[in-house]
Amino acid sequence: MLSDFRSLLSRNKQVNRAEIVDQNFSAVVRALGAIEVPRLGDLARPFADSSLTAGDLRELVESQLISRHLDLMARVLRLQNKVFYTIGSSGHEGNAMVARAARGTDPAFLHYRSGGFMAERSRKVAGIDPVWDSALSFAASASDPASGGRHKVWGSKPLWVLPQTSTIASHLPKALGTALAIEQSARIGHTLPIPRDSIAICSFGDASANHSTAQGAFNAAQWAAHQGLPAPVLFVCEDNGIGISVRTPSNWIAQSFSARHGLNYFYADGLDLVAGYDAVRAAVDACRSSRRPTFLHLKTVRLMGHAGTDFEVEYRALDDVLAGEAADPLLVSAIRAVYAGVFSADELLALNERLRERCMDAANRANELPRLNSLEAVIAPLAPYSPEAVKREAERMPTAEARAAAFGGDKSLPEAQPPKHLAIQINQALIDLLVKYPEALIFGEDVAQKGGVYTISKGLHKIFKGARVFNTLLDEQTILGMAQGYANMGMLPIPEIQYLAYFHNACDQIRGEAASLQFFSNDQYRNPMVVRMAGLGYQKGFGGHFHNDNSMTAPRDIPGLVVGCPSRGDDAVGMLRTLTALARVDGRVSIFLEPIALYMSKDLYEPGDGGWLTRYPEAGAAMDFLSVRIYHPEARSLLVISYGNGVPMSLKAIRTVEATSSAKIRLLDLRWLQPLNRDAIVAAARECERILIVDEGRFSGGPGEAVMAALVEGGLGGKPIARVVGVDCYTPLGAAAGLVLPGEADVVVALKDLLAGRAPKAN
Ligand SMILES: Cc1ncc(C[n+]2csc(CCOP(=O)(O)OP(=O)(O)O)c2C)c(N)n1
Ligand SMILES: [Mg+2]
Repeated sequence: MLSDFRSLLSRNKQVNRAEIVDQNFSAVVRALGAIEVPRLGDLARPFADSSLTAGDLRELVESQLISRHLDLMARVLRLQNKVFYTIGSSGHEGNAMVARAARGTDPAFLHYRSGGFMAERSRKVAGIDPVWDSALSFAASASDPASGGRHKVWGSKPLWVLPQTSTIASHLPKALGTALAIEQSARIGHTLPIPRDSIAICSFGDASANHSTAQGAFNAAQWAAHQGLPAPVLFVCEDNGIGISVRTPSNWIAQSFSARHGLNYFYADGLDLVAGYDAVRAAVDACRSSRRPTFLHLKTVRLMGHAGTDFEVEYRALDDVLAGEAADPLLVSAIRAVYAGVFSADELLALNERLRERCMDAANRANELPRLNSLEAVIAPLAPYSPEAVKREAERMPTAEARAAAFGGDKSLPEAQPPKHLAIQINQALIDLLVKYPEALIFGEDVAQKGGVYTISKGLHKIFKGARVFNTLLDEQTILGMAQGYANMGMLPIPEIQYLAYFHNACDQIRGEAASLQFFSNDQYRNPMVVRMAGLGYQKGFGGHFHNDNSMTAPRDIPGLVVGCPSRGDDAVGMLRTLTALARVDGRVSIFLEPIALYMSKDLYEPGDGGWLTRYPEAGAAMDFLSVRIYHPEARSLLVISYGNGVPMSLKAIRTVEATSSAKIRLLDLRWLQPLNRDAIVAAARECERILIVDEGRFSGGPGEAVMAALVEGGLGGKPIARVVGVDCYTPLGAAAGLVLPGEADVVVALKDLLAGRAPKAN
């Protein structure tokens, strides 16, 4: 047979490997036609050294063939523009064994070569047709049950397959987080949506196993296991020996993973159902019973190139390609099934043709159905918002008794206290939220006993104990992955990222993963969370760029994400109530950006004036989502638009300027940086003669750019508008920081210039 392939290839370099693979199967099954074996009943165990029954084998082979024909269909119909995705599962169909060995309620986060897994898992829930569901997904049909036509993802609500994005390895942290959440639920008395002894499954390729995100998840799982913390996650590495065009060094996966502390390693032959099935079952069962992180090394082969557009003969030796095709797991399955009397060759050939037709027919029918054809439809699940319900939820308070117990008596309730500064009020708001939401968790680096580096969560660990307020290992990707896992299991995570600067090295866990889940699952899955981050500049004590990072560009650019930034304590409390309500009601993901330099600010104009202390909002008082705060609403000479540190800074500058002029200056505190309340900005600006944006962020990408756009697009471009903004530079240590960050004096000068009709000096 090999020589036939060779001659075929020499005739045509571009020979279609999918056709060859397809023909191989029929040829092998036809060749098996001469074999006469008595037919076995489903319960028979045809193989002495395997627990696989004839029934297991029959269904697994069918699942494998469904997967194969979905691939073949995609190759054909892509050319006709009927489907839009050709990364296939061919050679990986052995992953159907993982689905068979696991339960339909074990949450799964899958590799893109999971056609076999999906077909097999579909058997676990009545009424699911994997061919039709996949056809809708391949066709990007609006009725695609996974993503509503937004992406070709392996995902299903009834099958507990949470949709994955194309970013390899990015799903491992949340798979681990889900495993930890399954265990955490019992500790906090939370009812899980799935059985208590579930495991979290995630699969990925051999090249992806090297990604730092994957390595971080392995390490975090091992870190948990090392301390005896249960973490029932099954890492399935589908090892086909190559990643696009780069070979994985021989034996790399086995050598690298077989002896890791805290990680149980299993190997299974994914090319042969008979040889592999018991090993796969052993891995799944061990993970479930031991509750320990388990690594299943599943041998696979990649057939038909990386994707439909990939001519692998251009970078891969022909012998390699041919050897892969000879190891096709479906050939092995056919031989096993026919020899065991599970199918006759004729039955298998007929099944093969039936499935071919079924896949083609389904795809052609799916192509007739409507696709997403309006922006409204595309965007619908991205950022759901139910204003009334959110307001009601934000106003809902825990019982007075529960609050009194947490705060240490009625007299200690925060609203009974004199005005306080930001740090205390965030702390008290968090106590209130932990009382209100028994499923809420606070976690991050140093947040427990120490209460975080700024002691914002101090005391919470004592009140709510370690199951609800706990330290994590030092890895922001893991922290945000854990948050997604807890949210997947119905909890309300409030993770802390120690500094805004360190969000950036884990940004994809929000950008690519958490914030995209509602979109790519057509709002069937939600992972609500409120991520607290300390950030922004002007710190007196702890200097330098990384503790004064003022870049909000990355979070502001994440579709659907909410970013709130309070400048004072009462606003922080209201905002946290609203953000948690948004999370609970609409599943939203948000960042609560805490200005470090204002944590302890007590005074506004003079030392001792207590001008930046605020009263804790009354129980039941909520802040409307996106509402701004206006200072000096009657003033009309000039409008300052700012947020965070810029608010008290501008108030001081305004007082200085007003002292020597008749101008009356209004100030608008944005409070919400994403989305911006463009209407409120424009309305206030309409009433004032000139506008100054005070943006502590950077010249390029700071929120001020978006405010400027809102003003111009709101028809206010004709008014004098200027910006006081940070420089495109990292923040230096010590007093030199003032050269980069805007200061009060800069605001005074800009205000005077604007009032005098001079163009303020640009940065
Ligand atoms: C973070 C990231 N980097 C790069 C890519 C582009 N990419 C897609 S698949 C792939 C190779 C993955 O190989 P492997 O993990 O072995 O899986 P296989 O395709 O072989 O099953 C690459 C580099 C990506 N999707 N995500
Ligand atoms: Mg690979």
